[in-house]
Amino acid sequence: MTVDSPPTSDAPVLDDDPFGTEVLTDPYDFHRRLRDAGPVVFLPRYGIYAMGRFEEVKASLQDWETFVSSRGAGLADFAKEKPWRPPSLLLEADPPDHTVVRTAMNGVLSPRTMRTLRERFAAPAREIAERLVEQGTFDAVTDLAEVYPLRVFPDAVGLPEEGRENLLPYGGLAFNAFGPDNELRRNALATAAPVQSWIWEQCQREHLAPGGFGAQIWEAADRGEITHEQAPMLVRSLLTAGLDTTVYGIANTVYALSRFPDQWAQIHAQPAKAKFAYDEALRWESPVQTFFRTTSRDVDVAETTIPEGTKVLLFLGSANRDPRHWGEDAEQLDISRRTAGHVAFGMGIHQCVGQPVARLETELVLSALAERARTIEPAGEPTPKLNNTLKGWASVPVRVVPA
Ligand code: QZP
Repeated sequence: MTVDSPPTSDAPVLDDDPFGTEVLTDPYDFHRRLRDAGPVVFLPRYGIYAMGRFEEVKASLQDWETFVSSRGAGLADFAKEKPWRPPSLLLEADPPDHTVVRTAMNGVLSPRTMRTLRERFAAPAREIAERLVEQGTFDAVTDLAEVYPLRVFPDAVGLPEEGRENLLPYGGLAFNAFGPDNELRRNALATAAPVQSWIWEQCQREHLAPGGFGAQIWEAADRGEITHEQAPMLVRSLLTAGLDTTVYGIANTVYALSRFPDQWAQIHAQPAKAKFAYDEALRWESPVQTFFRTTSRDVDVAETTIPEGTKVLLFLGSANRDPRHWGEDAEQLDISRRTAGHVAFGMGIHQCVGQPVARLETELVLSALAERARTIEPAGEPTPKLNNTLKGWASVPVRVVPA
């Protein structure tokens, strides 16, 4: 069907700022209003469209030809503004360019690689869990979620010891940079230069230990799968997307389970259920709440024509709680739920390539904790951590009772 573009005001309009303190702290009321307003909503504050329902979010993620990534996965349109750093070859690219580098990355982060890492990742998980359960009261963010990934991931990449304190700040910076020019983004960029130059330096071959993900990316270049110019950029992708995401994922999972004691009881009884708990927790409180696509043509979505060259904000965290898809109990954490199809890792050709690493880490650390702790409960108020993209906590005090 071909129709004239209706004026943008024909789409439902919401005046909220999805990157304001209120929504970033507690997005769920806004998500409800966004979904109820319609399948596509106009946000005049930024002149963008937004989708919060599962069906349209999923369909847009799958339609990479219409909802392109090469103009940026943040608010900035790379066709009109200079990106804050050279665009990612993976995230901020479309086929056919994307396909080549993605195929090489799939090879590096393969299930086979994960099997070789399992034992190396398991020992620190057990160690940390044992110590924390002995301790009784701990912070699920600063004592666990920020500790475990930093113990295993930088070694798996093959990074030198020195300067690792730059990793979390760089992730925080990159995820804030997807947002609008607000205080979070400006503050992050103001102190970025030394962190950025350290990161770029570590992407060079001479800094990456043999056998690690980094060295394997360079070997893919030696084999001609990618060019030697592309290799450091793909290492940069690992360093951008590989750490904060898992920190938030682990913290949000423990946070979720500490609020649903009957669900913890299930993984304590059967620690092998930790992997189901992870998917359900990612659905319930998605670390990556939003990102953008840009329309490559005028496109009709449920009665609304979105013009070519428009930024579209996809609410993964909202799609993952949409009662139209998940049912009326969408806001309950239920680890026996069929979570397949949640969009916390995205969907389609860009779906998280590091997913096997994230799953390995979380499964190991959560099952180690679940074995040793009979119960887990809040031990104080959690403190939100605000970020333009990531939903999570600066602190989540919990108390555990040993098995
Ligand atoms: C960030 C990169 C949720 C995504 C936006 C996470 C992400 C993925 C890739 C990169 C950065 O390639 O730099």
